[in-house]
Amino acid sequence: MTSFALRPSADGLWTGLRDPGGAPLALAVADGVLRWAGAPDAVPAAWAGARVHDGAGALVTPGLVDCHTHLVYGGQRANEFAMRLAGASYEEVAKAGGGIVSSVRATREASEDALFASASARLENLLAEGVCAIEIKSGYGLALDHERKQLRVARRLAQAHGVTVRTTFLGAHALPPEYAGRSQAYVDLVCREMLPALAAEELVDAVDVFCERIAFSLDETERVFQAARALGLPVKLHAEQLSDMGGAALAARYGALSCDHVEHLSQAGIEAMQAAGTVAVLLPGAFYTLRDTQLPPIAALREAGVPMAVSTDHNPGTSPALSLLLMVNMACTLFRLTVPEALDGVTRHAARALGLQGTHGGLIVGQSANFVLWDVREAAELAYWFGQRPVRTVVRQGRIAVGEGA
Ligand code: DI6
Ligand code: FE
Repeated sequence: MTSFALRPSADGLWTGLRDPGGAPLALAVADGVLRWAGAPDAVPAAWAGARVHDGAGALVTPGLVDCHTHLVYGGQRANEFAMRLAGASYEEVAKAGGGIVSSVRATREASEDALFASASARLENLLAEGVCAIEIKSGYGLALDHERKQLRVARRLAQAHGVTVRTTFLGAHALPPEYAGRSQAYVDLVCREMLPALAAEELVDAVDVFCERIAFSLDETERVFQAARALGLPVKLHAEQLSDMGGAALAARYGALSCDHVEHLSQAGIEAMQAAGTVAVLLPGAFYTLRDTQLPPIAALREAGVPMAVSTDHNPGTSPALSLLLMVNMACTLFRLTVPEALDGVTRHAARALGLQGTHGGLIVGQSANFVLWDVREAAELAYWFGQRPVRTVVRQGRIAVGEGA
C-alpha cells in the first residue's frame, strides 16, 4: 500500500463534471480544501491559471459515509452461516461456540497488528467504492484491554488510509462469558471503568448499546447513556432490531445522534426521534442476512421527516457486507427508498448520524475535499447496478485516492 501522504494532490480546477441532477458543475480545490463550486461558465477569474483536472462528463457526488460498522474483529464466521443454512437454530449455533462470543474469543486472541491488517484489507474495499468517512465500533473485546485494542486499531486505520474515522464504544454489545448471569456487574464495569478510561485516552467519539432482549435492557441502556452524558459524549443505539423495546424513545431523550436498525420502531419512537433530530440508520445488509421480514416503517419515517441514513453494518455475524453501493441498491429494492433518498442516506444523512454534517456528506465550500467521480450517465445507476464499481476517481482529504495518477 502506497503511503496515503504520497497520493497526488487534488488541488486545481475540476471541470467537465455533472451534479446528480445532471447539471454541469465545476469544483475548485486548494490546499486540500474545497474553495468553490458552481457552473463551469461562472468560474472566478482567480482560477484561470490553476491546474485542470478534466472530469470528462463524470457524475460527481460527495464522498460516501458509512455510518455504522463493526469493522475491527478477529476471525470470521462462515461456518455459522453454513450451519444456519443446514437448519441450525440461533441457540444451536451459540451452543456450538458460535455467535458474538466466538468473535469475542477471536478478537481477544488477535494482536493489535493482526487486527489492523485484517481490518485494513476490509477497509480497502469500502474506500475503493468512494467511502471518505466511516464509523467503527468496538464491542468484540468486552474487556478494557481488548476494547482499547479495537479502538486503537480504528484510530490507526484513519492515519494509515487518510480517511475520517469516528470511533464508537460499544462495550455493551454482549455479556462476556466471564460475566454470565451478572449483567449488572458488567454494566457497572462498562460505566465506571471501561468508558471513563477509554474516553480519557481520547479513543471514544460516541457511545452505543445493543438494546435487545438477547443483549441489554432499557434500564441498562440508560445507565450507559448516563455514563456517556457525564463524560460529554454523544450516544447512538442499536434499537428495535428484533423487537420494540422502546429504545428509540429513550435514545431520543438523550439527544441521540442516531437509532440504528429500527425494524420494529413504533410511532411513538418515530415522533421522539423527529423531535430530537435523531437520524434513523437503515441496515439492509443485516435485514437480508437474517432473512428478516419486518420492514422498518419507511413511510412513517418519511412522513415525519426523520432523516434516513443507510449503512453496511459490516460485522462477521449478521452483515458481512463490504459494499456500501450494494446497500444503496438493497435500501431501494428491499426498503423502497427512492434513489435520491438512498443517496442522501450514504452522504448527508450518514454524516449527520456521526455528527459530521458540518464537514462531510456534501460538496461544502470550506471543507476538506471529499468527492467521487462516477462513470455513469445518471444518478439512478448508482442504485441500479450491483456487483460493479462504477468509480472513476475518488478525492479523499484533498488527495486523489483512486484514479487519475493515484
Ligand atoms: N446487532 C447485530 O445484529 C449484531 N450486533 C448488533 O449489535 C450481531 C453481531 C454479531 O453477530 O457479531
Ligand atoms: Fe451493528
